[in-house]
Amino acid sequence: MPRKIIPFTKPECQGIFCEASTCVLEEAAKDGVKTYIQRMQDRAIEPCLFGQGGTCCRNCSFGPCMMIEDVPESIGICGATPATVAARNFARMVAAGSAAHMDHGREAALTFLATARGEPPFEIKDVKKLHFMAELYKVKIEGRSKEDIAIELGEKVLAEFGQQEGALVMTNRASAKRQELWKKLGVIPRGVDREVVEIMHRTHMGTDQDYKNLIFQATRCALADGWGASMVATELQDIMFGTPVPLRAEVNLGALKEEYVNIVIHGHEPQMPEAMAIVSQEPAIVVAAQEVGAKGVNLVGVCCSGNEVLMRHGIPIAGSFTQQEIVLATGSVEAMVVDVQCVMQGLAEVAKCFHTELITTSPRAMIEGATHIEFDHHRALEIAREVTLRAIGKFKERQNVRIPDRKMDVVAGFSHETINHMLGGAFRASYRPLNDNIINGRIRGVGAVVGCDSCRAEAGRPNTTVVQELIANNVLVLVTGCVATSCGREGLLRPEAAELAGPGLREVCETVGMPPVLHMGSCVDNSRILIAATEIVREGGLGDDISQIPAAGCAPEWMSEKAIAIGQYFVASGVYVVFGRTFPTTGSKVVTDFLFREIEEIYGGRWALASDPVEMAQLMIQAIDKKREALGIQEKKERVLFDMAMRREL
Ligand code: MSK
Repeated sequence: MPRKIIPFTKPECQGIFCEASTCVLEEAAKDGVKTYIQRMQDRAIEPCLFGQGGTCCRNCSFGPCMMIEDVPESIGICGATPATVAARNFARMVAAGSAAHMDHGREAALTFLATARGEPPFEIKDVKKLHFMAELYKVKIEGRSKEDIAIELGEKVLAEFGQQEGALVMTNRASAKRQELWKKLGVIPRGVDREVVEIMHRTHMGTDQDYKNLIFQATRCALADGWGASMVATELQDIMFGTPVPLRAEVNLGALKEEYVNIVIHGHEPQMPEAMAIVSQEPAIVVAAQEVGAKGVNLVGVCCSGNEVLMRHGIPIAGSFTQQEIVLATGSVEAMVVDVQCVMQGLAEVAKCFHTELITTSPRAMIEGATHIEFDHHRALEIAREVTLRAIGKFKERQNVRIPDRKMDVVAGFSHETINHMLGGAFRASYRPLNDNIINGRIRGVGAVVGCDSCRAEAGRPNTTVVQELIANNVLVLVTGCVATSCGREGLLRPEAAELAGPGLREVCETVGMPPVLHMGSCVDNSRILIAATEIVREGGLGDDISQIPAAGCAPEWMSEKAIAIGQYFVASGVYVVFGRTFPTTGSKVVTDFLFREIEEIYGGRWALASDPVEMAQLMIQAIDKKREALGIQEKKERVLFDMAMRREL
C-alpha cells in the first residue's frame, strides 16, 4: 500500500511510516501541537560527528577533547587515544543500558518478595516456573508451600544484586560449551550492580586505558544484564503475572476509543500496568466512568509497558516509541501514566495542549509539569484506583478528538515455553520440530529483530522491511519491543502474514497456524530469545553452542543505550548482530575493527552495521547460510543455465 509521509525540509527528518500517525500529526500541527518531528526540524545544531562516532571525551575538565584517529596530534590532553575514548564511551553506554534493566529486575524481585510474603494484589500464578527457578537457585521444593519457596527464591535473587563474588545463577542456563568459554575468559558476571560500578570506575579519568580491557568489562556487564537482571525480571514477572500464551489483540492508534475514558500506560515496569488492568474492570470504576458519560475505561499501552500487558492480557497497544506524543495528539487521552525509560520529556508540552494529565509514578523518573503519584507495590490497587478516578474526572474536559480508524489484529504471547508447545504439541512439548525444520531447510534459520523505532528513520519502515525480507527468505523471525509494534501495525504478527513468507516457512506456519513473526515481549524479554536459542542447542542436531546455530540478530532502528547493552550480550553469547544507521564507535577504526571482526574469534559472535534494511537482512541471511554450511545442512543450490527457450519464457 503506498504510504503518505509528512514532507520535511530536512533530509534527516523522515517522519513516521504509519498512515494513522501521519494523519493525526498533520491535524495536530495545525492546532500548534509540537512533537518530536517539529523539534527535529527546529534544531539549529546538527548531530556532532565526534559524539556520534564515540571520540569525544568529556570525562574530565581538561576537555572536552574531540579526536580524529590517524591524526597524530589528535589525542586527549591526558594522552588518551581515540580508541581508549571510543571504548570508554561504548562501555558507559553498556553500563547505562544494563543499569536500566537491572533496576527493572530489582523492582521485579522486590515485588516478587512482597507477593511471596502474602501482600496483595499479585499472586504466585505460575507454580511450574516457580519450581523451575527454585531448582536453579537450589531452593528446596519438597514439602514446602509455594509461598515459602517463593520467599527463599526472592531473597536469593535479590542478594545477587549486591553480590561481590561468584557467578550469577542464570548463567548456568547457557549451553555447557558457552559457560566453559565464559569461565575461561573470566567474563562471567560476579554480581549485578558490581559490574556497572566497575565500568563507571574504569572509565573515570586516568583509570582503564586499554580498549580491549574496557570492552572486556563492558561484556561482563552486558552479560549481567542479559543472563542476569533481564532474565530474572522476565521469569519473576511470569511467575507473578502469568507466563504468556498466544492471544489475539490489536495495535495502533485506532485502539483508542471515543466513547471510553482512555488511559495510556507507558514505560517498562509491569507492576502498575497490572494493577491498572485489574482496577479498570472493577464495577465501581465502570459506574464512575458511566456517571461522566463514558461507557467505561479503555486501557491501552505504549512502548514496553504496553508489550507486557499485551503479552499477558491482550490489552491493545496504541503506539510505539515514536508514536507516544501522537497518541496524546489524538485529543482522546484522559491520562498517560508513565514509569521509567523511553518516556519523552516532550510529552508534558503535548499534554498541555489537551485535557490530558501526564502522571509519573516512579521516584526515579519525574517530569516537570507532570503530576507525580508514586507507585508503591504495597498499595498497588489503591494507587491504581486513584489514578483511574483522576482520569475519569478529566473525561468531560475533552474537546477535539481525532482517533484514526486504523488498527491491526495481532497474535502475541510467544514465550519460549509457548514455542515449545506450539511446535511440539501439547503433550510432546519440544523444540524437535523446529530443529528438524531448520535441518531439512524448510526454515532457513532464526532472525531476532529487536529494539526501538527511530525518529531518524521513517519510523517503523526499516524494522518491517528487514522482517519482510527475512521471512520471504524462509527465516523465522522473533521480535520484541517497539519492532514488535512496528510489525503489528503492518499486519506481520498475524498468521495470515505467512503469505509473505518463503514456501518452506509458509508451509510450517500454515501447518501450525502461527505467524512467521513471533512477538516475544518487551525489551527485558530479549532474555526469552537467549533461552529459545539455548533450547535449540539443547534439542540437538544444530551444534552444541548458540554460535553454531543458523541464527542472527539485528536492531534496525535502535536508539537507546539499552540496545547497545542488548547487542553486546548477544554478541558475547555467540550471535552475529547487525545495527542500523549508526554505531557508537565508528570514530575509532581500531575499536570498530575489534567489535566488528576480532571479537568473533573470542566469542563466536560479532557486530556489523548496515544502513539499508534490505542489505541488513541479506547480511543476516549470509550469516545464517554460513552456519548452515558449517553444520553441513546447507542444500547446494544447482546453478541453472538458461538456454534461449527458457529466456523467452521468462
Ligand atoms: S520501549 S528501548 S524504544 S524497544 Fe522498550 Fe521501545 Fe526501544 Fe524503548
